[in-house]
Amino acid sequence: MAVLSKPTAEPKSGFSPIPVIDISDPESKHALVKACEDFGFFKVINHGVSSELVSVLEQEAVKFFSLPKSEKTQLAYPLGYGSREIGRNGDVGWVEYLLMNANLDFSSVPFPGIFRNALLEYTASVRKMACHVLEMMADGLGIKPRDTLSKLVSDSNTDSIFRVNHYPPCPLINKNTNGGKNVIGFGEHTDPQIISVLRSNNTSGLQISLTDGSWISVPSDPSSFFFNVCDSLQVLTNGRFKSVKHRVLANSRKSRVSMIYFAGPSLTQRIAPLTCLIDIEEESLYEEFTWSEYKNSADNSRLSDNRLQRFKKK
Ligand code: GA4
Repeated sequence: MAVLSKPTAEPKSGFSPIPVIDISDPESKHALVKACEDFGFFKVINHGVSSELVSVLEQEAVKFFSLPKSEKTQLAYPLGYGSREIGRNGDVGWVEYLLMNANLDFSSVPFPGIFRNALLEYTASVRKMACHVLEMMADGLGIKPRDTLSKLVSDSNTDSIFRVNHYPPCPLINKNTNGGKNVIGFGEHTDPQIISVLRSNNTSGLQISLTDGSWISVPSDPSSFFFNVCDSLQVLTNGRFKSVKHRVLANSRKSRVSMIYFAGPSLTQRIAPLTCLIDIEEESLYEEFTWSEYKNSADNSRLSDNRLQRFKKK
Protein backbone atom coordinates (compact mmCIF):
# COMPACT_ATOMS: atom_id res chain seq x y z
CA MET A 1 0.00 0.00 0.00
CA ALA A 2 1.41 3.41 -0.93
CA VAL A 3 0.53 6.72 0.66
CA LEU A 4 -0.26 9.46 -1.82
CA SER A 5 -0.25 13.20 -1.27
CA LYS A 6 -1.03 16.27 -3.38
CA PRO A 7 1.67 17.44 -5.81
CA THR A 8 3.94 20.11 -4.26
CA ALA A 9 5.90 22.84 -5.94
CA GLU A 10 9.61 22.15 -6.45
CA PRO A 11 11.93 25.01 -5.45
CA LYS A 12 13.20 27.29 -8.19
CA SER A 13 16.53 25.91 -9.26
CA GLY A 14 19.63 27.42 -7.76
CA PHE A 15 18.01 29.00 -4.71
CA SER A 16 17.31 27.39 -1.39
CA PRO A 17 16.41 29.32 1.77
CA ILE A 18 17.87 26.59 4.00
CA PRO A 19 20.50 28.11 6.34
CA VAL A 20 24.06 26.91 5.84
CA ILE A 21 26.21 26.91 8.97
CA ASP A 22 30.01 26.75 8.85
CA ILE A 23 30.78 25.03 12.15
CA SER A 24 34.50 25.70 11.85
CA ASP A 25 33.73 29.38 12.50
CA PRO A 26 32.71 30.16 16.13
CA GLU A 27 30.96 33.32 14.91
CA SER A 28 28.39 31.12 13.14
CA LYS A 29 26.70 30.70 16.54
CA HIS A 30 24.38 33.64 15.81
CA ALA A 31 23.27 32.26 12.42
CA LEU A 32 22.87 28.87 14.10
CA VAL A 33 20.47 30.24 16.73
CA LYS A 34 18.50 32.09 14.04
CA ALA A 35 18.25 28.91 11.92
CA CYS A 36 16.86 26.99 14.93
CA GLU A 37 14.31 29.73 15.61
CA ASP A 38 13.19 30.28 12.01
CA PHE A 39 13.41 26.75 10.54
CA GLY A 40 14.43 24.22 13.21
CA PHE A 41 16.66 22.96 10.43
CA PHE A 42 20.03 23.79 8.90
CA LYS A 43 22.83 22.42 6.79
CA VAL A 44 26.31 22.03 8.27
CA ILE A 45 29.54 22.48 6.30
CA ASN A 46 33.21 22.27 7.28
CA HIS A 47 32.29 19.51 9.70
CA GLY A 48 35.49 17.46 9.63
CA VAL A 49 33.74 14.07 9.28
CA SER A 50 35.76 11.86 6.94
CA SER A 51 34.12 11.53 3.51
CA GLU A 52 35.81 8.16 3.08
CA LEU A 53 34.16 6.84 6.25
CA VAL A 54 30.80 8.12 5.02
CA SER A 55 31.18 6.41 1.66
CA VAL A 56 32.30 3.08 3.17
CA LEU A 57 29.24 3.11 5.43
CA GLU A 58 26.95 3.97 2.54
CA GLN A 59 28.40 1.22 0.33
CA GLU A 60 28.00 -1.36 3.09
CA ALA A 61 24.41 -0.27 3.69
CA VAL A 62 23.64 -0.50 -0.05
CA LYS A 63 25.12 -4.03 -0.08
CA PHE A 64 22.90 -4.96 2.85
CA PHE A 65 19.73 -3.65 1.19
CA SER A 66 20.53 -5.63 -1.97
CA LEU A 67 20.43 -8.95 -0.02
CA PRO A 68 17.41 -11.24 -0.54
CA LYS A 69 14.42 -10.19 1.57
CA SER A 70 14.52 -13.49 3.50
CA GLU A 71 18.01 -12.65 4.79
CA LYS A 72 17.15 -9.08 5.70
CA THR A 73 14.03 -9.99 7.65
CA GLN A 74 16.01 -12.38 9.85
CA LEU A 75 17.52 -9.43 11.67
CA ALA A 76 15.79 -8.79 14.94
CA TYR A 77 16.25 -6.27 17.76
CA PRO A 78 18.65 -4.65 18.69
CA LEU A 79 19.28 -4.61 14.99
CA GLY A 80 15.91 -4.12 13.39
CA TYR A 81 15.18 -4.39 9.69
CA GLY A 82 11.87 -2.94 8.60
CA SER A 83 10.08 -2.60 5.32
CA ARG A 84 7.04 -0.41 4.55
CA GLU A 85 5.80 -0.42 8.15
CA ILE A 86 7.02 2.43 10.36
CA GLY A 87 6.52 2.17 14.13
CA ARG A 88 3.83 -0.05 15.62
CA ASN A 89 0.69 1.90 14.97
CA GLY A 90 -0.16 1.47 11.30
CA ASP A 91 2.09 3.99 9.54
CA VAL A 92 3.51 2.89 6.19
CA GLY A 93 5.90 4.38 3.63
CA TRP A 94 7.81 3.56 0.47
CA VAL A 95 10.92 2.68 2.46
CA GLU A 96 13.00 -0.11 3.95
CA TYR A 97 15.35 0.55 6.83
CA LEU A 98 17.73 -0.55 9.54
CA LEU A 99 17.11 0.77 13.03
CA MET A 100 19.84 0.37 15.62
CA ASN A 101 20.50 1.29 19.17
CA ALA A 102 23.56 3.56 18.78
CA ASN A 103 24.76 3.16 22.35
CA LEU A 104 25.47 -0.54 21.85
CA ASP A 105 28.77 -1.42 20.24
CA PHE A 106 27.15 -3.22 17.26
CA SER A 107 29.09 -6.34 18.31
CA SER A 108 25.95 -8.49 18.30
CA VAL A 109 25.09 -7.68 14.69
CA PRO A 110 25.77 -10.28 11.99
CA PHE A 111 27.39 -7.75 9.66
CA PRO A 112 30.78 -8.00 7.98
CA GLY A 113 33.49 -6.44 10.16
CA ILE A 114 33.93 -3.55 7.76
CA PHE A 115 30.25 -2.55 8.15
CA ARG A 116 30.41 -2.86 11.94
CA ASN A 117 33.59 -0.80 12.24
CA ALA A 118 32.16 1.87 9.94
CA LEU A 119 29.01 2.02 12.11
CA LEU A 120 31.11 2.42 15.25
CA GLU A 121 33.39 5.06 13.80
CA TYR A 122 30.60 6.97 12.06
CA THR A 123 28.30 7.15 15.10
CA ALA A 124 31.25 8.29 17.26
CA SER A 125 32.21 11.10 14.86
CA VAL A 126 28.65 12.23 14.30
CA ARG A 127 28.03 12.30 18.06
CA LYS A 128 31.15 14.44 18.45
CA MET A 129 29.94 16.81 15.72
CA ALA A 130 26.47 17.00 17.33
CA CYS A 131 28.11 17.94 20.67
CA HIS A 132 30.16 20.64 18.96
CA VAL A 133 26.98 22.07 17.37
CA LEU A 134 25.13 21.96 20.73
CA GLU A 135 28.03 23.83 22.35
CA MET A 136 27.90 26.51 19.65
CA MET A 137 24.14 26.74 20.26
CA ALA A 138 24.69 27.22 24.00
CA ASP A 139 27.22 29.99 23.20
CA GLY A 140 24.76 31.62 20.81
CA LEU A 141 21.99 31.48 23.43
CA GLY A 142 24.30 32.71 26.20
CA ILE A 143 23.85 29.52 28.25
CA LYS A 144 26.57 28.74 30.78
CA PRO A 145 28.29 26.37 31.12
CA ARG A 146 28.58 25.77 27.40
CA ASP A 147 28.19 22.00 27.78
CA THR A 148 24.68 22.36 29.29
CA LEU A 149 23.07 20.94 26.11
CA SER A 150 25.91 18.79 24.76
CA LYS A 151 26.35 16.86 28.02
CA LEU A 152 22.80 15.53 27.59
CA VAL A 153 23.91 13.47 24.58
CA SER A 154 27.70 13.14 24.91
CA ASP A 155 27.84 9.99 27.03
CA SER A 156 27.99 6.64 25.30
CA ASN A 157 25.12 5.42 27.54
CA THR A 158 22.64 8.01 26.30
CA ASP A 159 19.61 6.74 24.41
CA SER A 160 20.60 7.42 20.82
CA ILE A 161 19.36 5.71 17.68
CA PHE A 162 20.96 5.17 14.31
CA ARG A 163 18.78 4.65 11.27
CA VAL A 164 19.62 3.89 7.65
CA ASN A 165 16.71 4.42 5.24
CA HIS A 166 16.58 3.09 1.70
CA TYR A 167 13.91 4.52 -0.59
CA PRO A 168 13.84 2.38 -3.74
CA PRO A 169 12.75 4.00 -7.03
CA CYS A 170 8.97 4.03 -7.06
CA PRO A 171 7.23 2.80 -10.23
CA LEU A 172 3.87 4.10 -8.96
CA ILE A 173 4.92 7.67 -9.66
CA ASN A 174 3.62 8.10 -13.12
CA LYS A 175 1.68 11.14 -14.22
CA ASN A 176 -0.59 9.02 -16.42
CA THR A 177 -1.69 6.62 -13.72
CA ASN A 178 -1.71 8.52 -10.44
CA GLY A 179 -2.40 12.06 -11.58
CA GLY A 180 1.10 13.29 -10.70
CA LYS A 181 0.55 12.74 -6.99
CA ASN A 182 3.50 12.25 -4.65
CA VAL A 183 4.24 8.89 -3.08
CA ILE A 184 5.22 9.23 0.56
CA GLY A 185 8.54 7.58 1.42
CA PHE A 186 8.41 8.58 5.10
CA GLY A 187 5.37 10.46 6.35
CA GLU A 188 5.42 13.85 8.03
CA HIS A 189 6.63 13.89 11.62
CA THR A 190 8.88 15.62 14.11
CA ASP A 191 11.70 13.74 15.85
CA PRO A 192 11.26 13.18 19.61
CA GLN A 193 14.96 13.43 20.61
CA ILE A 194 17.20 16.49 21.14
CA ILE A 195 18.89 16.81 17.80
CA SER A 196 19.12 14.60 14.71
CA VAL A 197 21.85 14.53 12.11
CA LEU A 198 21.12 13.37 8.57
CA ARG A 199 23.33 12.60 5.62
CA SER A 200 21.99 11.34 2.29
CA ASN A 201 23.25 10.33 -1.11
CA ASN A 202 22.63 12.57 -4.10
CA THR A 203 18.91 11.78 -4.45
CA SER A 204 16.58 14.45 -3.09
CA GLY A 205 13.20 13.74 -1.48
CA LEU A 206 13.48 15.33 1.96
CA GLN A 207 11.07 18.19 2.56
CA ILE A 208 10.63 20.42 5.59
CA SER A 209 7.55 22.32 6.66
CA LEU A 210 7.91 26.07 7.19
CA THR A 211 6.16 27.93 9.99
CA ASP A 212 3.41 29.01 7.52
CA GLY A 213 2.64 25.32 6.89
CA SER A 214 4.10 25.18 3.35
CA TRP A 215 6.57 22.47 2.33
CA ILE A 216 9.96 23.08 0.73
CA SER A 217 12.31 20.53 -0.79
CA VAL A 218 15.81 20.21 0.60
CA PRO A 219 18.33 19.95 -2.27
CA SER A 220 20.50 16.89 -1.62
CA ASP A 221 24.15 17.46 -0.71
CA PRO A 222 26.09 14.27 0.05
CA SER A 223 29.09 16.16 1.41
CA SER A 224 27.13 18.03 4.09
CA PHE A 225 25.03 17.12 7.11
CA PHE A 226 21.49 18.30 7.83
CA PHE A 227 20.41 18.95 11.41
CA ASN A 228 16.85 18.83 12.76
CA VAL A 229 15.83 20.47 16.02
CA CYS A 230 13.81 17.75 17.79
CA ASP A 231 10.92 17.92 20.30
CA SER A 232 13.07 17.75 23.46
CA LEU A 233 15.20 20.71 22.35
CA GLN A 234 12.04 22.70 21.64
CA VAL A 235 11.04 22.06 25.27
CA LEU A 236 14.52 22.86 26.69
CA THR A 237 14.42 26.22 24.89
CA ASN A 238 10.81 26.85 26.05
CA GLY A 239 9.57 26.87 22.47
CA ARG A 240 12.20 29.29 21.14
CA PHE A 241 13.67 26.62 18.85
CA LYS A 242 11.24 24.83 16.54
CA SER A 243 11.09 21.05 16.24
CA VAL A 244 10.88 20.83 12.46
CA LYS A 245 8.16 18.83 10.73
CA HIS A 246 9.67 16.88 7.84
CA ARG A 247 8.88 14.08 5.40
CA VAL A 248 10.43 12.24 2.46
CA LEU A 249 8.85 11.80 -0.97
CA ALA A 250 9.75 8.80 -3.10
CA ASN A 251 11.55 9.25 -6.39
CA SER A 252 10.43 7.60 -9.63
CA ARG A 253 13.92 6.80 -10.97
CA LYS A 254 16.61 6.94 -8.28
CA SER A 255 17.19 5.26 -4.92
CA ARG A 256 17.68 7.49 -1.93
CA VAL A 257 19.86 6.31 0.94
CA SER A 258 19.95 8.38 4.12
CA MET A 259 21.54 7.77 7.49
CA ILE A 260 20.31 9.56 10.56
CA TYR A 261 21.77 9.77 14.04
CA PHE A 262 19.10 10.68 16.61
CA ALA A 263 20.87 12.11 19.65
CA GLY A 264 18.73 11.47 22.72
CA PRO A 265 19.45 11.82 26.44
CA SER A 266 19.63 9.03 29.02
CA LEU A 267 16.29 7.43 29.91
CA THR A 268 16.14 9.04 33.37
CA GLN A 269 16.98 12.56 32.13
CA ARG A 270 14.41 15.17 33.11
CA ILE A 271 13.38 17.46 30.27
CA ALA A 272 12.02 20.92 31.12
CA PRO A 273 12.67 24.47 29.88
CA LEU A 274 16.09 25.71 31.05
CA THR A 275 15.46 28.39 33.67
CA CYS A 276 18.06 30.66 32.10
CA LEU A 277 15.97 30.67 28.89
CA ILE A 278 12.69 31.64 30.53
CA ASP A 279 12.51 35.44 30.35
CA ILE A 280 11.27 37.47 33.30
CA GLU A 281 7.48 37.66 33.07
CA GLU A 282 7.48 34.60 30.84
CA GLU A 283 6.30 31.18 32.01
CA SER A 284 7.40 27.67 31.33
CA LEU A 285 5.25 26.40 28.46
CA TYR A 286 5.72 22.68 29.19
CA GLU A 287 5.21 20.19 32.00
CA GLU A 288 8.42 18.43 32.98
CA PHE A 289 8.87 14.85 31.76
CA THR A 290 11.62 12.25 31.72
CA TRP A 291 12.99 11.08 28.38
CA SER A 292 11.72 7.59 29.15
CA GLU A 293 8.15 8.95 29.61
CA TYR A 294 8.34 10.89 26.36
CA LYS A 295 9.80 8.00 24.43
CA ASN A 296 7.06 5.64 25.62
CA SER A 297 4.41 8.14 24.69
CA ALA A 298 6.06 8.58 21.24
CA ASP A 299 6.15 4.83 20.67
CA ASN A 300 2.39 4.72 21.21
CA SER A 301 1.67 7.56 18.79
CA ARG A 302 1.11 7.82 15.04
CA LEU A 303 3.88 9.39 12.98
CA SER A 304 2.07 12.66 12.24
CA ASP A 305 0.76 13.21 15.79
CA ASN A 306 1.70 16.36 17.67
CA ARG A 307 3.48 14.55 20.50
CA LEU A 308 4.31 17.67 22.51
CA GLN A 309 0.66 18.71 22.82
CA ARG A 310 0.13 16.37 25.80
CA PHE A 311 2.96 18.08 27.71
CA LYS A 312 1.90 21.69 27.04
CA LYS A 313 0.80 23.63 30.10
CA LYS A 314 -2.87 24.52 29.88
C1 GA4 B 1 10.64 9.35 14.32
C2 GA4 B 1 12.17 9.58 14.48
C3 GA4 B 1 12.96 8.26 14.45
O1 GA4 B 1 13.03 7.76 13.11
C4 GA4 B 1 12.33 7.19 15.36
C5 GA4 B 1 10.93 6.92 14.83
C6 GA4 B 1 10.11 5.83 15.52
C7 GA4 B 1 10.25 4.45 14.83
O2 GA4 B 1 10.50 4.36 13.63
O3 GA4 B 1 10.05 3.45 15.55
C8 GA4 B 1 8.65 6.34 15.52
C9 GA4 B 1 8.75 7.88 15.18
C10 GA4 B 1 10.23 8.19 15.23
C11 GA4 B 1 7.92 8.72 16.19
C12 GA4 B 1 6.51 8.13 16.47
C13 GA4 B 1 6.52 6.58 16.53
C14 GA4 B 1 7.93 6.11 16.85
C15 GA4 B 1 7.67 5.68 14.56
C16 GA4 B 1 6.34 6.05 15.14
C17 GA4 B 1 5.20 5.96 14.46
C18 GA4 B 1 13.23 5.97 15.48
C19 GA4 B 1 11.97 7.82 16.67
O4 GA4 B 1 12.65 7.85 17.69
O5 GA4 B 1 10.71 8.37 16.59
